[in-house]
Amino acid sequence: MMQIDIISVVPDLLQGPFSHSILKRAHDKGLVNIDVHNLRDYAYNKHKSVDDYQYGGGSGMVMMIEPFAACIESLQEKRSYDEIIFMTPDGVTLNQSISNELSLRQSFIILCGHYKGIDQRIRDHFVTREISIGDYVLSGGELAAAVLADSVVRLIPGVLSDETSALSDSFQDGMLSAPVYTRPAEFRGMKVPDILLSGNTPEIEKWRFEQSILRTQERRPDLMK
Ligand code: 6GU
Repeated sequence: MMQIDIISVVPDLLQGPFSHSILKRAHDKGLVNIDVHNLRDYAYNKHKSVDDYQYGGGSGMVMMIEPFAACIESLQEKRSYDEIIFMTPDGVTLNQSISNELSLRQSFIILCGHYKGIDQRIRDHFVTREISIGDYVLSGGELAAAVLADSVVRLIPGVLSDETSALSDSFQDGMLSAPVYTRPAEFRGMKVPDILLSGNTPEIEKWRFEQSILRTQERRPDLMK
């Protein structure tokens, strides 16, 4: 079973995403366990601080090394981890191939930052990989951690059934998916393409492949090799 430990100062933000749908099913099937840890529980001084002013001056608080070190090391007493990932806008941009790679790991820790950033020594000493989810700024790493965990967990073998197979996902083969339709065959004059009602499986596959290429060329020419 895959073990994911997430360290955050706002653990409540991470309660929702993992208790529904596919992620919940993955947990119920015993394929993944996700534990969220409150960084403040590892604060060491009487004020329970997890952040402090930055050396050299400048606005914005920096997250301190001691609480992260204490939390990470207490987790490492129970097991060794394949990766310690720091969610940060200056990390490598997440893509499907990173998610595929991480879905083969046994265990990892995800660190969520806040404020101005975290003490560089945490990154130098503990972190094995830094990941961003795109070129925009979020208030903290939590939503990004949820995005990462979702994209990885759904790829664990056995999580998806046939009808939710990852094989036909957009991006899995470097292309966007073809459009999909369900009943009714006609709504306010808008018709489902005839080919999909034809029952001709090879022709349908061909149509989907063509649509997939057209969509990718039109919307994401950067993905076309
Ligand atoms: Cl991982 N963290 C934050 N705070 N903002 C982001 C991000 C991560 N990825 C994109 N924007």
